[in-house]
Amino acid sequence: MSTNGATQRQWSMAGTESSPGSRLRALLNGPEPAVLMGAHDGLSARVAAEAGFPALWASGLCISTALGVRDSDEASWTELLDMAARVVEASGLPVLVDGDTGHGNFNTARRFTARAERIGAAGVCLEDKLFPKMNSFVGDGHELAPIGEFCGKIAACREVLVDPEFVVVARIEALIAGAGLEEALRRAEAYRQAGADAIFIHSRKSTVKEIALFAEEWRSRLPLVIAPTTYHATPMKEYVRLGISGVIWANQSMRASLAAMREACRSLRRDGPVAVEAGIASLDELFSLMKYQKLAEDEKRYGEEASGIAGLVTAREPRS
Ligand code: SPV
Ligand code: MG
Repeated sequence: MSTNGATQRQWSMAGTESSPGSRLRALLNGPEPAVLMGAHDGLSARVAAEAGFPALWASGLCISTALGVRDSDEASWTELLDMAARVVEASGLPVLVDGDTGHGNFNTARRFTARAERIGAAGVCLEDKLFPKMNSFVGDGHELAPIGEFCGKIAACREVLVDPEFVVVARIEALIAGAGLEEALRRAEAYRQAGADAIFIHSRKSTVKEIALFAEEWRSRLPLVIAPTTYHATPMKEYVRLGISGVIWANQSMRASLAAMREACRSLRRDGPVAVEAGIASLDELFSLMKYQKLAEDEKRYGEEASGIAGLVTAREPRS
């Protein structure tokens, strides 16, 4: 039986109303793993939506990068959520917001979560490290939060939600910290009991092996989400076999834009504007993505000239 089949029964499905949370749940319960594309601002959100991704990941690493700071709690949580709000608004898609450690204790975590729900996100993902955290791919000093403390954070976040369908994902950093498979499983079970809706098991190995071992032991107790940044060469059918519910392409869009901006800046400085023109988006492409044409149509519909109302209105009520 697939994970998605198993989890379908565990989760109450959305009724006729489809909140962002229920849309994300439906995707995670689908027959294939849901693919969440990383986004870091309104533009990257629109580009991902245009490419057809069904859901987005508001990446802490990429939003921090877009803000010009490091993914080590250098941006404040309100700065991160302001950008996540742009991602939500620009895409219209269900967005899972990277909540890092919850930016402190249970209280900051639940305030962050409540605000994430208010900006229209579909869920938050909290990771079991200590504040201030460091990006999981940097260095070896990844200290794990005590299990009880992190369970308290999850429970506190669940309790502030207005929409019970809003998704709270618990992210396990035990494999990143080198604490081993048993510790990762122990934590996942504790977070499940504390009220998490899904488990994000993170790995920075170049193969899927440790994720596979985890998934085989976990046996679909809750949906599993992964971010195969380093083991990206794994075929999707392996994730299907392992019963993975969500695959996050966390940072490819940001890395693509970094490479493209760098190339354009260097080439323009070195060789002049003619050299770059063929390789960059045209203004027409930009205007089309941002729907400038629709604005012109709306101007015809709602603009002063169009309404025609002013000319018809007299100062007094017409006499009958
Ligand atoms: C992020 O995108 O900010 C993440 C995923 O947390 S990773 O950078 O892969 O840890
Ligand atoms: Mg992050």
